[in-house]
Amino acid sequence: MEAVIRNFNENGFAILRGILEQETLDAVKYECEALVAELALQRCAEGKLTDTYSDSPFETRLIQIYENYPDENPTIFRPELHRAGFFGVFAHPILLELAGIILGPEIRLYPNYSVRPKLPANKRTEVLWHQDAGYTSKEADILRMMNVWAPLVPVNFENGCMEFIPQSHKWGVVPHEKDEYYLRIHDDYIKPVEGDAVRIEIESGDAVIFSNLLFHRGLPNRTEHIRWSLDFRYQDARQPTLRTSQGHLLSSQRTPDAVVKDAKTWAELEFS
Ligand SMILES: O=C(O)CCC(=O)C(=O)O
Repeated sequence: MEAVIRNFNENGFAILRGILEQETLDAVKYECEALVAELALQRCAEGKLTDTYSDSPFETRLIQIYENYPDENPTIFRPELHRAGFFGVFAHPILLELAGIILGPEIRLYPNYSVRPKLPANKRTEVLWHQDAGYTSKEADILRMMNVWAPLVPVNFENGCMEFIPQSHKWGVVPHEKDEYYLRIHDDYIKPVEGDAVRIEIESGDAVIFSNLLFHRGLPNRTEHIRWSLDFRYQDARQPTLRTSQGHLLSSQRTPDAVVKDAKTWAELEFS
């Protein structure tokens, strides 16, 4: 724990090897597969698909069901994540313990928890250099957050792993510009440090925690399969979210009754 917290504070991130149990991962994957199966049925009902590709692997099925309409292929799932199988990862005891040390006793799941199917050779899934705080507002450097990123497949340079600039979380919120699909850090701030980038090549079951101020990006996927991953953030719940939505409380001494305590309750709630 101590080394993890030290890395998080000093470098802006820490890799947690093998932190997610097989059961937790299976539950998440089960829900992702169910989501894809529902989309396949929906596409058939809309007359956009004749074969649901029910025997296709997790790593390709989502591409196949949008084969004739690649622009309609979803690149992120958020409201869809209120399903029982996601609770185990969002409320993972070790992640919450770390969040407790870093953020204090009041912890919310910030309202942008996501599953990303990073599609092969698709600009819509190539996330450019940014700070999460760059997407919120200039005041976002006050937000006390612990970001979590966890892959559902092994990730590497080829299929689009994350890249981080160590220690960049110490530089405050820097200017971002709008590119085609994403914001990106202004060249004046990223070019001088881009050579320091480290690749986060990790396995399913691993996770990386990082600061919401860290410069990071998701590389393009140069393979034929989908790079499935989860990303979510814990925030000190005593602070405002600086968004219209409030997220969900996962730990609290002040209002323990308001904490989401189990998978069934999680599945009954909505994205907010
Ligand atoms: O998954 C990716 O490629 C990018 C994700 C990201 O930028 C984030 O979690 O903040």
